[in-house]
Amino acid sequence: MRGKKRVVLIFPRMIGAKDQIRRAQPPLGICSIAAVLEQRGHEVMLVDSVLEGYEDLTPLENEPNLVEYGLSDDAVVSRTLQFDPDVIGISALFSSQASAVFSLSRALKKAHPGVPVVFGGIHASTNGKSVLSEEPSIDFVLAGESDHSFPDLVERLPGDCYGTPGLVWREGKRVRMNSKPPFIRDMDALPFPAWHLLDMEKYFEIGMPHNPFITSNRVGCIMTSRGCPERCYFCSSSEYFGHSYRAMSAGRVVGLVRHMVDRFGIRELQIEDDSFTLNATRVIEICKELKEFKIRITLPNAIRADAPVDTEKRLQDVPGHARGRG
Ligand code: B12
Ligand code: SF4
Repeated sequence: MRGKKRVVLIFPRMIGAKDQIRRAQPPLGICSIAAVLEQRGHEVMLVDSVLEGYEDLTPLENEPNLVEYGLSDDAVVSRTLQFDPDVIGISALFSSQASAVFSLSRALKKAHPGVPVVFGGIHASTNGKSVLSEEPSIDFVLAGESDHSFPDLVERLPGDCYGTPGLVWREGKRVRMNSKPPFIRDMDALPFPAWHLLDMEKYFEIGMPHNPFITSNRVGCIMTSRGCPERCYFCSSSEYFGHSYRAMSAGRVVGLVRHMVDRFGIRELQIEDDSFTLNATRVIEICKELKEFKIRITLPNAIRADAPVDTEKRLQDVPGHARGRG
């Protein structure tokens, strides 16, 4: 390693319907990467533009029913100038965030001309080559699960970083691309996401997590597994995280929830997995253990309609369990 680096990771503005719910919850992608960077001794700043500029609405040209919400590019730049980063990472969960990423990246490049700008997340991973052809202010795309590969890249920069798995870069007029890093198998070995780098109280004040039908604003959102063996034709998630299912042990999930209760005082848990109920034994174990916390649990996303019947029955035993759309 070439010494401690200063890294800023940014979740950009989102697009939402003008008069409908605008959601805001901690972006798990940058929180997960930040935790590994911190573990490896780097200094990290997280900027969730959606959280910090929640009331900052911009109408979209030719789209009267849509708004963009989140910090303006200038507001993000004034945050990054104070921090003076060695590397800038921008995340995008949704393809609809691409234009916000491009405009932010141009503003960041102008303010920090010598600092590498790296774009990651689902959209960048599936469109790496076109992103680099389209937007000159983005230096690199890093495709795939980047919990380890992004810290590797940070440690290699500004030197020879071209061996980094998942890297997409320009070489003259060509765009070159390494194969993605292997899927992370041992989910228990990942540190807890770095929620402490975000203003969690502000998320609670806004109170608009994934499932907005909440009984307490103090909601924690977690992902206890990655990957899904199914192949629903409309789903980009299983394409991205793969078809092999990788789950935290029940003990690790309970430890994660304990951490969220103790550190952030959460009263409700929302589980974001693609397929939380795939392993019924694990789910039952988790549910038994979670009873101790007396928190409400919702699954805004995490159950297939044909989840095992027994699992559904046991979930009903968890105090306050409620199921969102599956
Ligand atoms: C939580 C979630 C939401 C939340 C997001 C809030 C938030 N701030 O996080 C909310 C409720 C807002 C939401 C809404 C929607 N969602 Co959604 N959502 C998810 C879900 C279930 C989990 C995302 C997550 O936390 N993943 C866990 C983290 C760890 O993964 P990650 O972010 O990908 O990060 C990893 C890598 O991508 C990479 N990475 C990430 N960032 C960066 C940055 C850098 C610099 C680098 C190098 C790497 C990197 O490394 C990370 C660690 O491995 C995903 C499904 C999924 N499995 O991801 C769908 C998903 C993202 N949603 C999807 C969709 C379609 C929607 C909606 C359109 C649904 C709807 N019809 O309303 C809306 C759109 C909202 C909008 N206004 O634009 C699709 C996106 C498809 C696409 N390509 O655009 C997904 C993939 C689901 C699917 N089955 O296809 N969603
Ligand atoms: S079950 Fe859910 S995560 Fe799995 S392929 Fe179908 S939609 Fe995607």
